[in-house]
Amino acid sequence: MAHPTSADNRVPPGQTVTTGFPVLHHGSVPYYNDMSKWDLRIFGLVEEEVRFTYDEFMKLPRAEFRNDIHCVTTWSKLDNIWEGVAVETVMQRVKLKPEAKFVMLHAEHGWTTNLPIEDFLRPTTFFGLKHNGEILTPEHGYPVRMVVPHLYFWKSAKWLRGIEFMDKDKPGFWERNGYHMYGDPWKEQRFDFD
Ligand SMILES: Nc1nc2c(c(=O)[nH]1)N[C@H]1C(S)=C(S)[C@@H](COP(=O)(O)O)O[C@H]1N2
Ligand SMILES: [Mo]
Repeated sequence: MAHPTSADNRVPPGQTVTTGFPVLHHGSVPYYNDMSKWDLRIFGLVEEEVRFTYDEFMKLPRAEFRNDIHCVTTWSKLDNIWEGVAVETVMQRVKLKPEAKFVMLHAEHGWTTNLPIEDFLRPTTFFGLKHNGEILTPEHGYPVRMVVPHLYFWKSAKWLRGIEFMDKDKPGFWERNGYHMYGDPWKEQRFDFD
């Protein structure tokens, strides 16, 4: 019998469950040998820019998150357990300007992805540090990746380095290349061709 918590109701249309953890990205994996050069910058429509060093970010209080993730290439991975930092924890340090309505996530090598500020501020969105008990591998976004589980997984920027607040929506890397500006897996917002 179907039950509200059965996998059926957790897998969006057009998706297939995988037990693996595929690696997908554009460009090369960054390997760090000196974390003293790493930082996470918060800029754009903020009263004052905020910068976390690696040591500062690693000392932030962490929480456990459980979720399902849905990649636009049609795999879904259920029951992920993460350790990470809540968006709220980071935002305690940030004073937003009232015009801030959208967010651009900036990753290594200039890779970007955009989302509305409400989606960034959702309590289910977080900065991921560990997946299923293990520190993120370089391929999966070490040291910090965004995790935005309610949108297709391309919004979950690996190798996060910057958070930019904007007044208007702007396309990130894949969004400029035809992916949907929002990317709701339950509405199959995969591509946005004119
Ligand atoms: N920095 C960066 N983050 C990225 C990408 C990328 O190319 N660069 N690809 C996105 C895409 S398309 C997907 S499906 C997921 C894949 O994450 P995974 O390799 O951990 O499964 O990362 C997302 N985050
Ligand atoms: Mo993807």
